[in-house]
Amino acid sequence: MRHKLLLASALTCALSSIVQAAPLVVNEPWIRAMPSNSRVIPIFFGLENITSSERVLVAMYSPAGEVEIHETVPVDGMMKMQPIMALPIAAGQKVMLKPGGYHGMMSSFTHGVPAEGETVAVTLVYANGEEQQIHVKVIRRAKTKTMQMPATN
Ligand SMILES: [Cu+2]
Repeated sequence: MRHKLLLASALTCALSSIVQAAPLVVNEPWIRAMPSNSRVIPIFFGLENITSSERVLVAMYSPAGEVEIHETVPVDGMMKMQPIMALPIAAGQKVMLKPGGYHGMMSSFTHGVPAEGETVAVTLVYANGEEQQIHVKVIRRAKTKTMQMPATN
């Protein structure tokens, strides 16, 4: 019985040390301020892997709504975005989630579309079980021509 308890606590320690490992460096997170009737809003940030092993971003979640990881790809001459299940960041590398490229896409808002000036908590989930919470401010910025926001998603 005593052995089982020791084993259980050792396992718990191992699991919690994985989840609490060093997070990646998040640069300039921002959400584009969008009209209050928007179906989706984009989330942008740079993700720098300063660890010595690859990290794979596999999900994002937020109390403010559902979040998918999207990529932007050319389809018949138009830039379209689509969900991806994994975004790898090699050791020492930086991946930009930016207009016209990768981004987080929030929908199904819990309390409506986040307004300009609000800060939204978003948790990044990695394939190894690590999670990292970031705080993303909603700001107004000029649109870029490469990013097409669809009316529905
Ligand atoms: Cu998108």
